[in-house]
Amino acid sequence: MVNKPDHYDGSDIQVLEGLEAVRKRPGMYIGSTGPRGLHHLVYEVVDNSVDEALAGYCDRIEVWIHPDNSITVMDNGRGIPVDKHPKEKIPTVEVVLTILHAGGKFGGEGYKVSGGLHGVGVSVVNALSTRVEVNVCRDGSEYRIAFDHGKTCEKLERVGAAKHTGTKTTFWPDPEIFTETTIFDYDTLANRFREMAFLNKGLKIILHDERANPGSAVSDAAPEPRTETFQYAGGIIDFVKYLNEGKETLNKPIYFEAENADGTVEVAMQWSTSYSTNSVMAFANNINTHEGGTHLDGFKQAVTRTINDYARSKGILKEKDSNLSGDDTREGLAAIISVKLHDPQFEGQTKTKLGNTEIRALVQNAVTQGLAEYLEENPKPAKRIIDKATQALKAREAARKAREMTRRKGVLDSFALPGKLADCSSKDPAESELFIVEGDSAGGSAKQARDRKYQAILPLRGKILNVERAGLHRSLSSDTISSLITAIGTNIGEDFDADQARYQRIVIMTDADVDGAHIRCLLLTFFYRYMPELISRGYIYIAQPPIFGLKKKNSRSPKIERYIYDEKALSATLAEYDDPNKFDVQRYKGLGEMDPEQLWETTMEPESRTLLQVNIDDAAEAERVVSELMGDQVEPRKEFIQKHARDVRFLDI
Ligand code: 0RA
Repeated sequence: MVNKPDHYDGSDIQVLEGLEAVRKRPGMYIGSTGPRGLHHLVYEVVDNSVDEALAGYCDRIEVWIHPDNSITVMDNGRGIPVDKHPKEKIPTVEVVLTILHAGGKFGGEGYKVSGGLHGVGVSVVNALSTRVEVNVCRDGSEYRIAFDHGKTCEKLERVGAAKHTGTKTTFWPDPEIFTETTIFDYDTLANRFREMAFLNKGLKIILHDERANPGSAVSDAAPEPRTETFQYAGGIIDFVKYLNEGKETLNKPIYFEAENADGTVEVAMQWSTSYSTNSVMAFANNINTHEGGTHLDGFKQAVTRTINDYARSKGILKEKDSNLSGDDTREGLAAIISVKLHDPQFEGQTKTKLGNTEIRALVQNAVTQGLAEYLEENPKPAKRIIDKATQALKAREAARKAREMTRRKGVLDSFALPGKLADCSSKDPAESELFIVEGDSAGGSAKQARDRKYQAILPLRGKILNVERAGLHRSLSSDTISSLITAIGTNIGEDFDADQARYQRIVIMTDADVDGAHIRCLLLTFFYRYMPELISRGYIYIAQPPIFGLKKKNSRSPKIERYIYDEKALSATLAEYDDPNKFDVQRYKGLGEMDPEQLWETTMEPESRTLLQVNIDDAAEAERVVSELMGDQVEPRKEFIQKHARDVRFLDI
């Protein structure tokens, strides 16, 4: 017998049709059924609790990743109402979980502002889960209701007394929907919750991972059950400090806020000696507006103008001098712009561009006033900031000259490909791959191993220049960097054109040791700084060479029975065999130790290899890790590399 509610009227039919639609086309509601969509389920539930926090009723959210791939989210808000819904005639909590779009936006006035990227509501989570359980504490009682594939299977009942109020939701994602994976990634959730805690000053978010072994394919840092608490009394001021960790800063974070009928804006900003111009992040209702929008435009205009006005009024910029460009004023700037508005309009390809025109003036005025006042009152940091921008202007002019010089000499010209490059014969970028290989000996193996029709090899000799510290001008005069740029074909800086990429797969292939990790970091920094669009287009990959090979003992044949890619897998594999002593374990210290056939079948052959695709979904984390590792300070870099020799934290498969 199917569990059917006894009250079966028009609204139930609507419920079933609604949730059926979600199951039929999940992508429409959560973007995808891959890992991103899976994690979106968690955000959807947590967003409801954050809404409760924004409304001022909740200051603590706790999240558990359970060993069976279920998630629990608990808050100390008012609790979802359990009384009979006037229109639907069932408990309100049941309405919230079963009717599409009901979300947190019903019930009286609703919330002033509301987060949630798609704002689809927790009923979508219900539709895409095999089971959902909700416990509500309010009015001195605890209630419980449960759902099976979106349908109510255990009606609301009172289960006991309760001293406090709040909502607890546990859901089990449906593996029939999330066919790729139902395993949650700790770092992905942790990064998101950290961001939410920064954006909502004082809000406490606690993340528990109860899994003994999440089995991350990326990291071999032994994962243990763990708990992390995100709470920032300084809000977005702490956010910019976090972005600037490990950097030499020029001023204390500047903070201002403003409000009008359209919404509120908060801004925190701090310059460092870094050359980065992509640490300005804009949020609307807690959503990272990766594609920018009106709030970011208003911010940029205000910063450029205010700095130029100040520099002129103090005579630092003379009448004959040209204005500092926007990029000049933002070099080394870390900033958070967080707006909260009643009716956010999200546009753009990924719906992460804010369209509300009215918010531009609010941000612009707040920043102009706040920054001008700061500069007037703090002449010393003001001078450092202006000097930095002036240097950026000079460097940009020098770099342009250097580029023109090299172009004249034909160095960055695609007709003069670097001599070390063993190019592929195909000229179709969509099917061409470039392997960037550490050292000449690995380069030699790779050249023999490759499929020369589609695969090109560029061996790099020794260490590549640290572009974070060197800056654009010096980087360009480095041999390694210029051969990289020429081989890829896109040029950089103002002349960058992603459509000119000669390969749509660019694979970093380094040894599985500390040096290899270092070179990989340097290359990633290079791409992040100068060709970020190649990352966002998904062109950048990391090869995964094995570190062990198992060979039959006493066998004359050199045949490797099995390749192993990390330490943990080695002991697991050996434990699999009844008599592990029958095998010799061979350790590959570098790619050069593998013969070309081995390198081909383990690392380069499209059919059998694993590639990690690099993404900058979490730009804050990427930027921070890169600068912490690559910036002026040596200690954090050493520590990080020692700890995570094979760990690539901001990467996804
Ligand atoms: C609408 C009204 C009220 C609470 C909520 C929604 C609410 C929803 C969620 C979802 C997760 N946690 C939540 N906490 C609260 C309360 C109305 C009232 O008590 O007057």
